[in-house]
Amino acid sequence: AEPAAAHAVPQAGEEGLVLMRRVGAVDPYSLDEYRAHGGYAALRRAFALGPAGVIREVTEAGLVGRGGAAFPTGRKWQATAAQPDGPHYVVCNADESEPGTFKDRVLMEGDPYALVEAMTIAGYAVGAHRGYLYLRGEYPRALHRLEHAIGQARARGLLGDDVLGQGYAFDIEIRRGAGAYICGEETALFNSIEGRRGEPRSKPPFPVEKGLFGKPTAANNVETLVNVLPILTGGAEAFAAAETKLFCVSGSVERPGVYELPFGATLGELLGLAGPPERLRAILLGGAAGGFVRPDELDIPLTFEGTRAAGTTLGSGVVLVLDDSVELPRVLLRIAEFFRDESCGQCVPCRVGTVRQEEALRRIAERTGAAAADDIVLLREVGRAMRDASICGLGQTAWNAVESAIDRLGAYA
Ligand code: L3W
Ligand code: SF4
Repeated sequence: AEPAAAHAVPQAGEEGLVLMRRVGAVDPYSLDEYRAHGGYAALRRAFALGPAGVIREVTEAGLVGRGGAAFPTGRKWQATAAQPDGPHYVVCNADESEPGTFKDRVLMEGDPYALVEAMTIAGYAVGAHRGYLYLRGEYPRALHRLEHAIGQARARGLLGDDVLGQGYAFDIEIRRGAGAYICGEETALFNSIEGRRGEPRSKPPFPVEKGLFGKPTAANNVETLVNVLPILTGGAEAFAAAETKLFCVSGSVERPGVYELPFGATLGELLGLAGPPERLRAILLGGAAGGFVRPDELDIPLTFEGTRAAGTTLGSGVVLVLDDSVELPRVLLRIAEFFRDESCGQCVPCRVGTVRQEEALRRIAERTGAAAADDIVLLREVGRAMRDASICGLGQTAWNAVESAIDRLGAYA
């Protein structure tokens, strides 16, 4: 078997890892090794607790979504389970496409059975018999390993008509994305699975009520789902006391990769592990939709609240490190190009705004980084319109990084 992507996991094999404890330590093609390392204990506990008990445990653990929006998972599952008219669905959002995000890839490649088990538990909790795993199309290795894991689980009675002999039927179908960032937005993702254009729907109604095929759907990110395993095996209280988060560290560091740290660790501690550059210019937290922090802000706690208080977001765990050789105007132009390219074009503020934003940033970059006052006024106006009037998160956040670079880093000054 191919080895797990250990180069992307500098901590591989270290004590204290929770989500990545099997990554690099087990053969991702071996169900026996997965079971020998604690696999399927969580599903057994789930059957012992019953669906309501699982939801209670996940709620008490305080788990929130790891895709960036931090919505409480227990509430999402409860609301899905409470809908009277099925069929109910679970969807795993594995369309990991936020620039600088690669944590779900490491989990899926290194520990694919964990996601299969976690989706089964989610299905059981919300009363679904079918799960869809929507996988980023550019992840062929993850696809291969997940397909293999699903096949083995079926062959061994861990998926199918009678999971673990408990009379519960559940199966998983993989759907591959075709390269569009917007299909990671949950309702665009549903449209994509249904064979429609990958365009976001208006919310509400939320997916818990009308999701995939218009039916009650619990849609969760890969990392969110994998957290359910330690919640069930160790209990909600122990989980909450030692909760961890995955961070994707890239850019000017000595050891880029995915790191797992307890909530509350600081940005400085994370950079210490990754090997910071000598002349640090800035750190982009939260990805293209996030914001920059300065070298004098390394004591920011890496929590949802801590990053929000610092004017940015934890997002999906992006920590993009820039040293002072980087041309900031070029970085910002690249981000703007990305949003213009990935806008689905459905609503005017985003379709037009992302073009205007890119044009202004290109003018500035071509003037070797100096901005005319007019450009900044225009950027702010366009940015406000996109934030206030776009249908989905793409348009609403397309100006975040540029705004924070202007206001916090003094870009273009
Ligand atoms: C029931 C309600 N459900 C909200 C559900 C909603 C969704 C979740 C969050 O993502 C993030 C952003 C960026 N009853 C509900 C409810 N929900 N109210 O909770 O919802 P929402 O609308 O706050 O956010 P969202 O649109 O799902 C926005 C991040 O996404 N982002 C990119 C992320 C990229 C990755 C990746 O590549 N892996 O994660 C871009 O904006 O951080 O915070 O399920 O249905 N009353
Ligand atoms: Fe499409 Fe942008 Fe509107 Fe989202 S905000 S629906 S990506 S046009």
